[in-house]
Amino acid sequence: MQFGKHFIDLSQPHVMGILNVTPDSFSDGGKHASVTQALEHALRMIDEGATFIDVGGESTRPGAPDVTLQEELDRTIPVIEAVAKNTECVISIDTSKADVMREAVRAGAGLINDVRALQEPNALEAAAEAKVPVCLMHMQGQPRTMQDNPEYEDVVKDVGQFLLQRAQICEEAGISKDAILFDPGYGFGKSLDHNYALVKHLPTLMAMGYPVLVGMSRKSMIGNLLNRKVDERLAGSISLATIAAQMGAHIIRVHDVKETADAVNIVKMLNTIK
Ligand code: 8Y4
Repeated sequence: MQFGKHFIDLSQPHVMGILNVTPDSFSDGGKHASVTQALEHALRMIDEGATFIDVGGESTRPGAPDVTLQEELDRTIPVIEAVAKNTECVISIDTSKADVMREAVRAGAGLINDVRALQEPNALEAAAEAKVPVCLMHMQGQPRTMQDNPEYEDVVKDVGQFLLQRAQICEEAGISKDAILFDPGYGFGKSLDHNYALVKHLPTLMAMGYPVLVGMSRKSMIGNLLNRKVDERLAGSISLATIAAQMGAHIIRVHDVKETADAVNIVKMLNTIK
């Protein structure tokens, strides 16, 4: 699959490292210091085995404040420019805003990662004009309230239907079918049982013919099942990454790149054995 100037072979699983550029992620030594720290974190994740770096300037955690356009641009664009200049990774821009998509791709991003699946104003047009792939994620409700009482008749069917419908709308807007990825959106308007049903039935989603990205790293689906605080979820995160990779997921979005890359490399070894 082509991600801007980079071609990535998705016949084997890849690791995407999470690079948060919200103010709480960095010491307050000013703009230069925060960009330098973000670049260092990206360089470390690439050294540890990340193919993709997902740059996000908006917190979608329940209760997080809304971020203005200027704030999101100020946080993400200098970091994308620095990572693009100094590395050969694929930069993913985690945003729902059309103007951030345009500026990020101009700065060197090769993938648009939108948890709102291009439903915000002008996002479809911006993504189509950007000519880079888009990851369409499923979410029920809005970040502020999505975990209040998530309900589905059939979560696997609903998520699949939503993603296929968004893919069709993307294709009608001029986005190439071979530039679309699917993501079930773990933790976004889903109960524990909904999340694990979407793990068990990942093959159903993959059978729809689009590459699949999954993000389960450190999420509540691990914490609530195992009674683990956020900083105690590494074993659960690696377990789920391994299961997803073994089931054929193409991109695994994680905080802990080194440990996940080890797990993915074991899956890749097994994929070479007759
Ligand atoms: C601890 C740390 C607990 C982080 C929860 C979290 C996804 C995503 C997010 C995902 C795609 C998060 C931007 C939520 N999750 N993009 N983004 N797929 N494509 N929470 O699952 O990491 S943010």
